[in-house]
Amino acid sequence: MRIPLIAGNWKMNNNIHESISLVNNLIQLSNDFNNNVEVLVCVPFTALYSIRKLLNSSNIKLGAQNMHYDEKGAYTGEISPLMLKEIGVEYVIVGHSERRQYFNETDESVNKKLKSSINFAIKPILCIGETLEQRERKIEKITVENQIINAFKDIKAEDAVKVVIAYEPIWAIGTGKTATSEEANEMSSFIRNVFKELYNEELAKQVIVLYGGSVKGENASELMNQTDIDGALVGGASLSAEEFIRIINFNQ
Ligand code: G2H
Repeated sequence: MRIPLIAGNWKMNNNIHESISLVNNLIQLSNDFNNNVEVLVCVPFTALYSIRKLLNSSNIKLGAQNMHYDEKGAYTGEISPLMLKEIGVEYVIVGHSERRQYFNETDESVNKKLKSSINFAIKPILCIGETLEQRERKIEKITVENQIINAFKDIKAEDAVKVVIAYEPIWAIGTGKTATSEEANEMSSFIRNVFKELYNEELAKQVIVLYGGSVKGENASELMNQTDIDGALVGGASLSAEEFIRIINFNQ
């Protein structure tokens, strides 16, 4: 049974005060949460510690938006998996397209981060997805397939199943353009096929596949009710407690 996951990715938004206020709003409204959905907020590093303390009395999970793959060392400005573990972070986003685009994240570093997060028992959310140009050239599937093959290099099936996949077509991120539910579902089912080829059918059925890219209250239900989509990675709309809860309660 795949439990749906609704994950907020706040990106570089909210100072500590704003983060506390948003999470307090979410906690207050959490009695109305859809019971069968796991809820996660991936907050900026600076807010992780304060938010961890707030979330201890709730069912909402805590995630980071990135991490380094080594546990410590001379990497000025980086945050290690051990540092995230110390705070009690449960999830980490790996290879978000904004990191690939602006911070030189490569398939190789994504693979290292994936292995490291598994090693430190922090659940990775691996982001994959094609650009508009790749979709127009009809190479979106091979692009996504290669991203998966490279990200999972030397990762065994028993570890691969712990990874959450977020399919985020780059042309739909923060643009207001959402992939149609059919497009998103077709790619999600293709992603399962890649896992079947790479590992086995059982794993392909078990892996959690999220959709990301301009998800909001009004389109959540249609996307989430597709056969191969198990939840959402939500950017802009996760910055409002009311809108985020509309997405969490997509089936009400
Ligand atoms: C895609 C998504 C969250 P948004 O980046 O990962 O952001 O919902 O703002 O398109």
